[in-house]
Amino acid sequence: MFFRQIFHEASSTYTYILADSTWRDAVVIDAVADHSDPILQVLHDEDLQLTHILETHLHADHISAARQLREQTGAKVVLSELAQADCADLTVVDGDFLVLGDDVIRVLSTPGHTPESLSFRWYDRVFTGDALLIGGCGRTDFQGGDAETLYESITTKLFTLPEETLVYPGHDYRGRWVSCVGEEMRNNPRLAGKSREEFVAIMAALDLPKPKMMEVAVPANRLCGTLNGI
Ligand SMILES: N[C@@H](CCC(=O)N[C@@H](CS)C(=O)NCC(=O)O)C(=O)O
Ligand SMILES: [Fe+2]
Repeated sequence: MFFRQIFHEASSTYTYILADSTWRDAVVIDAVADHSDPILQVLHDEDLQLTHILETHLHADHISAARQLREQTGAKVVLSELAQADCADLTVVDGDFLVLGDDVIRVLSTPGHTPESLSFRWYDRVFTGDALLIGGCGRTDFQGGDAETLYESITTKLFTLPEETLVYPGHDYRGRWVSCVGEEMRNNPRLAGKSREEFVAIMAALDLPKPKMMEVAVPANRLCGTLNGI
């Protein structure tokens, strides 16, 4: 097993590289365009072959490296069927799995932040995108977001995983890298002991500014990000 977590400062995004040490196959989750070279360097240094480029959702705050990495490696870009993005090489739905060496990555549909949001389960960990963040969750006020749907996703899809499952989020804005399901169930201020109605009220009151990159990032990411700015 090979695992690497990379932080993109400008958007507070986490990218993950997962690989099977025997077969040397790798996948990347939520690669950021600015980081395509460092990601390719890791693959080269570790002698890994990228097979799939996974997106948890269509990002609003940064441009994806998916197109660049596909050009460089021939790996397949994977998105939810609900993204309706023609650029995807492979679309997935809840319950699908992707083979990675001797093991699989399981696809969980976790809508609410956006309709096409996915989480990915691999070994003892879950990559939650912006469905569940450490001590928080993705906003639900744009891109088809819906707080009731997010509550359902978190409580039925993520909080039903074993408590020790490690939670690797799509972002963190306060320097935290990893959590676990039990910790989020007990301590996440938006969810611990909160009813669906209380959660919906919390989300409705957030009043966050729109992401700075939104107007550029969403159309670009529908095309799997841009290649060299084109
Ligand atoms: N200030 C950031 C905001 C980014 C943002 O809104 N991120 C989304 C994820 S795409 C979110 O759900 N954030 C949750 C939060 O800020 O609590 C920017 O301009 O990029
Ligand atoms: Fe997001």
